[in-house]
Amino acid sequence: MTILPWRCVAKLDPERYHSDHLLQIVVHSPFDAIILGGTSGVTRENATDLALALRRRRVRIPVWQEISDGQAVAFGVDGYLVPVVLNATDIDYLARGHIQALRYYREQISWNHLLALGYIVMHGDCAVGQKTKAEIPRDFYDVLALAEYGVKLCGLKALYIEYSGRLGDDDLVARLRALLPSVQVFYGGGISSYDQLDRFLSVASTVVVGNALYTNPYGVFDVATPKMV
Ligand code: 1GP
Repeated sequence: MTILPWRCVAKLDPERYHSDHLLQIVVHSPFDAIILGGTSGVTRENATDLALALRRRRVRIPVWQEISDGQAVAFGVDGYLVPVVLNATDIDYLARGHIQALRYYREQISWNHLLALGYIVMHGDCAVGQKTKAEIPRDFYDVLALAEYGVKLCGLKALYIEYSGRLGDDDLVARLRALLPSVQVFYGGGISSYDQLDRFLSVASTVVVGNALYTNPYGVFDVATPKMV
């Protein structure tokens, strides 16, 4: 069962600069949703500013924030994704930060607009791997154990296979999804062309495009370019 009906998602980092041109491309490309998220430097102000900048450009798809800091929750978004980093060895990113946030914000939380993501960080050369001190899976069975811990023991409904900055293993994603067919499996990492997007769309429930939007915004959806004038 898919929890959020998104196949292809743009991830924008509130800490980065967004030109009008880039926002127009994102708003007019055939993404199903936009996630606002970054590992560091996200504040309530810059995330809210980015949400409002998208609204001003009449974005017609959902805009959700992926919360990386309980102090930096944006206004003006449609919902919130909450990463639970299953292979974090820093307990703050597995549980402690979430519990502290619930202690202070529980009465303000709209549970119908919130989805917890069981993150599995797949390599250590990325900000999220370093920040959370992630213990990197050695093989598919490490990934499966993390996924089953999240899904079967903790009841998570969505997983995020995070290869940030690096193109991942589509066969691993396919094997995982085949064993956990009721889970929404997000894939993110290194997508910079339509062919790569297409390949991962065939194995993941939802594919996230991040950095390529900043470096080569027409690369992924070159087919959409004519619509963007
Ligand atoms: C990062 O998974 C996303 O959290 C997207 O990764 O920036 O490598 O596309 P890229």
